[in-house]
Amino acid sequence: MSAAQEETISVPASYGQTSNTLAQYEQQYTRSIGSVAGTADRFWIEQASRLDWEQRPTRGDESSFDPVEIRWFADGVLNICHNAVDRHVAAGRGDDRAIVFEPDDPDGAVRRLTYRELQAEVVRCANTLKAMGVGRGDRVTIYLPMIVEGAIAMLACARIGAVHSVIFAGFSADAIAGRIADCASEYVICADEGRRGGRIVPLKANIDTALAKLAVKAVLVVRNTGAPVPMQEGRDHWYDEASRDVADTCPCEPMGAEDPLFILYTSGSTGKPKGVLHTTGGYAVWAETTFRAVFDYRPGELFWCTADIGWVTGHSYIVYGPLLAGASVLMFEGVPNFPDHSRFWQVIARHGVNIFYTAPTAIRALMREGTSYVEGHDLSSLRLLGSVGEPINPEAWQWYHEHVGASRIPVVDTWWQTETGGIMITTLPGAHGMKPGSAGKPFFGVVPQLVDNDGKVLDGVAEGLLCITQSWPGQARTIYGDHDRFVLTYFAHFKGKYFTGDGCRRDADDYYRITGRVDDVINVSGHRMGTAEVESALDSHHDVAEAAVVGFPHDIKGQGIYCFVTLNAGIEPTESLVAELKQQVRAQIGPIATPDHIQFAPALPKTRSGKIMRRILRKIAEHEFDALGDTSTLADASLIDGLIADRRNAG
Ligand code: 6R9
Repeated sequence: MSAAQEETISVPASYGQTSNTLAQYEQQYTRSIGSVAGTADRFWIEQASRLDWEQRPTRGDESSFDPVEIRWFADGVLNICHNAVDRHVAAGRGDDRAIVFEPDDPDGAVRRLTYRELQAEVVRCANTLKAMGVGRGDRVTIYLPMIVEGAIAMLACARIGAVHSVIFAGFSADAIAGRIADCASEYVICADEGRRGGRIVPLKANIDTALAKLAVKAVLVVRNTGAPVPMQEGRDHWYDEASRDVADTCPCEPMGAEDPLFILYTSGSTGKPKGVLHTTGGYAVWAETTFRAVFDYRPGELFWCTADIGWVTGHSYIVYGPLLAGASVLMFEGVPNFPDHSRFWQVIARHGVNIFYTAPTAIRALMREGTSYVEGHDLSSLRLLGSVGEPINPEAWQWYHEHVGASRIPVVDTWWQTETGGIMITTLPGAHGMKPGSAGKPFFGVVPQLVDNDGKVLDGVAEGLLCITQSWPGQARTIYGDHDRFVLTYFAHFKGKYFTGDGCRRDADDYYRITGRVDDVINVSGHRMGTAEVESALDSHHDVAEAAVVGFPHDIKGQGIYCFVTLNAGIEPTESLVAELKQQVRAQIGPIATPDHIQFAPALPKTRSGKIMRRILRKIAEHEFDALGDTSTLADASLIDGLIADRRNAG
């Protein structure tokens, strides 16, 4: 890292009006982590008091990391939908813009919903769900494209106390089936079809395939493209028909702060995705507080987060965070490069977006196309830029800052995870200068710690494994139906600490720079992918004896998927087999998991005890042939030269 990249770039003094001067940050941070006994609970109960509670919480943090039990605001009662929607209408903000919808096709219809209109739609959806039999605690699977109904369906579930499980519309039928079965969800909301980048996604057909071997009580189908799709008598209902005659009021179910709000599946080190569970009160406070402070949101502004509601970023910063704060949010159905690479900038100019939050992979892809697509679009409405999902390389950061931000707009690089519920490490505009490539400082309530492999705490300037030592309100409570796995995944490596799975460097100014995952999770275009998931998809092919999957640096995607595959005896490696294996992975997981490279290997490097040495395979995939490290424990070291030669040939 060169000195120039470590330089701090200051933020104009006009930022941080909400509460983010450096002195305020430091004072609030100290209170928020409870350096002085009792202050943390008072701090967080104050934050919580911006929301409406049917019963105000008097208790704050009652969490423990050993044994593992996470609990916040336990005696509070509230409804998050009331807070995100009805509260604003009741306060006279019903005519404020809630959601602006920009379609995939630039010539399609823009849809605008005020908070009052959003309330009516949410009530309609909630009553329709009730009429189908959905009740408090029931799991509802939502498989929708990026249309307004996605946000409406989530809020409608929350309104009636049902637990939503949103599945990214890019996942395949197999992936859907696994997720529906895991949480025993008996209700599904989908659309006939989705649109993305000019292409059609057959959502209802995927649901039908997923449900071939699963019984659910009802499927609610949103008419989106209007395509004819088969409807199963008694099970499937068109949303427009089912919702026609429902009542126009629906009370918000009073929920305990620790009642479940949603499940969101995410990849881990093992083959089976984990159903990360978030509860109501702590998540609401975290989403609202982080949104306000990090994006320095001011009334009337338009906020755009380009994530999909199928990921946690969409949950927290398209739906809950902005709406809880009464903000106006843009929802975009499309992709950055359709119809051409200026799509993002067109949308910003068209709607006067003030705050723009996207992923490094999108920035890199657009950067590659040159600046001509950015130039000529009026981006003067922009006031703040954000990045999320993966480490942003300083070059991409600079490009974003210079060409999108006219070198004057601050960039917040926000590090967080599905499990953290919301932003954890970032600079706050107004309080902190920026360092390209560094996420920055811990948010209120977050106490990061770096440790080495043996758990020894590293102080000062250091590089190590990132842990968080005490709970924060937005923390995931468990893995649905498997608390042991929750404990084992996050709290067993280093007792009494939450282990993030990320590597991290802390510099002399106490800025944190995330270096990437240190476990068997790779980050492809900001999407988390368990290498074990891809391996099990490959292993299930009848010609495959064994597969090992690793990440490798990819210019656009951050990391690409590299597969070493050993075939069964007598099977010839062919181009068509490569295509078949790629297709197998797409079918079992989804297009985002498509392998970039498949390298056939006569055998995989293993230790004498039979463990695949992924560390070595990773180095080979990365072209780091001189850095293989200790190979003395290999059972058959002669294998390596052949693997390297084949890797060289693959380019
Ligand atoms: C919000 C989200 C989490 C993983 C996380 C880390 C990576 C996210 C980052 C970042 C560096 C950032 N990550 N934001 N790495 N800088 N600003 O992405 O959640 O899908 O659960 O992924 O993404 O590796 O552990 P999720």
